[in-house]
Amino acid sequence: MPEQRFPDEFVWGAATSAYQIEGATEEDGRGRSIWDTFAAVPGNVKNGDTGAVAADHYHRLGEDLDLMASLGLRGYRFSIAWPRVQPDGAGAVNQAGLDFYRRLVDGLRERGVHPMATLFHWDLPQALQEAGGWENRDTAERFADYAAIMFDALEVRDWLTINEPKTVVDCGYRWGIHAPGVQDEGRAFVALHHLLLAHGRASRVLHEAHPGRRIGPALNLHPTYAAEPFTGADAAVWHQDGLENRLYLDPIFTGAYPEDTLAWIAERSPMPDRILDGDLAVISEPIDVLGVQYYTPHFLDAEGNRVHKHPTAQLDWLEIYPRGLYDTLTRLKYDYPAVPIVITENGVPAPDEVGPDGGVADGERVSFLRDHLAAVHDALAEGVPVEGYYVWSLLDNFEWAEGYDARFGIVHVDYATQRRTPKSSALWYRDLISSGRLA
Ligand code: GBH
Repeated sequence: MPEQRFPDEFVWGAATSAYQIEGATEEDGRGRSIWDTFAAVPGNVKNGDTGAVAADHYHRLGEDLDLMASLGLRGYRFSIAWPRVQPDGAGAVNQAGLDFYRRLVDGLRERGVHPMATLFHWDLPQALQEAGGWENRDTAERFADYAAIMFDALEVRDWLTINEPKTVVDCGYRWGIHAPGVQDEGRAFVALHHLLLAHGRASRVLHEAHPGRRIGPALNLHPTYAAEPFTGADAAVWHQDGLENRLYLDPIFTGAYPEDTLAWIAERSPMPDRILDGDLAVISEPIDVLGVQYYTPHFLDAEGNRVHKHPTAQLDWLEIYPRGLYDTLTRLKYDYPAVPIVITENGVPAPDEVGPDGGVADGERVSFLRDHLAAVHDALAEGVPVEGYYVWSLLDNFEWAEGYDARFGIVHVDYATQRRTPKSSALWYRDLISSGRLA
């Protein structure tokens, strides 16, 4: 195989999110979030786990910054806990919350690590949920206010608005397996419109107040395929592509919801009536960067049911298919206007084996990352403007409804002692960063 060399300026990063690693949910004036509420209900999260302590990152900031530096990371993607900054989601700012993220950003800069800040990774202030959450249009305005506070507070060039609006819509509102635990398609797509509105409003605020900075959404994209050719699955595949991908990409890039998907939504949701004049102009505020999160494809049988064609990871929703990342990236190039792309998440849960020497072997993760990065390299060769790659995740963490059993980190966390141990994947990644090429 020819040498797979990445550009010198390629940003090699790792990603986390606030509720999944910080802990300290009741400290320094942090308000309650919908994930505190959701996780407190027995049965919602495996083993009754919550984010109350998590990886205790809030108290171990210095150590974690040094860890990033020791791996040679060039980029770090983190999220800001809205309820740390505005405990009630509106009005008064909690200075201690701002200070934490200022220390984080300063610490990254001192170590030469590029910060990428996500404004919303699912931990909505509980007070806003009580006022209707994302079903309430006003939440998009509250989000724009919060975004303005953060843009002024942090010296950060690159911003992401909403992490995976699709997961909020599907898991949070259609299936009820994530906070706020709603199971109602009608309400789900109303929430979707307001999430996209929030994205657009915040993007405009940044452009007006801080020209030269960049902003975009972080979308989880799932390429859809017929499991077998000539089975008549094509219509089902296109419909699924609408729900997985076009429903998010089209309004942001073209200023229109995909007609077929919108017609399907109209049969089950009042959402189309909630689209007011001018909304799509806000939603299609030009983006400066597109965050792409890739985990798994969807293969469909003739009836449109999802089937697995390839081995799955420890969590069975994750069918391992690196080619799907190449297909996703090239599809963006051919179907949508060109913008710089950053892979803001890609990763896999893998069993760890702790060796006699205390080392943590995660060979499955090394193979997964190598194969997906080869797909990124192929996409670069095809002219797709991929600027960087952030592995999910830096640390083992609170995997939402799966709790702490599923470990996505390249660094092992022993939750009893909070000891961090780089796994073999972290050491492999460190070497890749320093050589800039896949061996
Ligand atoms: C991302 O979600 C998140 O951004 C991140 O916080 C998370 O830790 C990471 O990926 C790993 O999961 O009922 O089939 O939908 C990825 C989207 C949504 C995929 C929840 C798994 C649950 C199983 N995830 N979904 S399913």
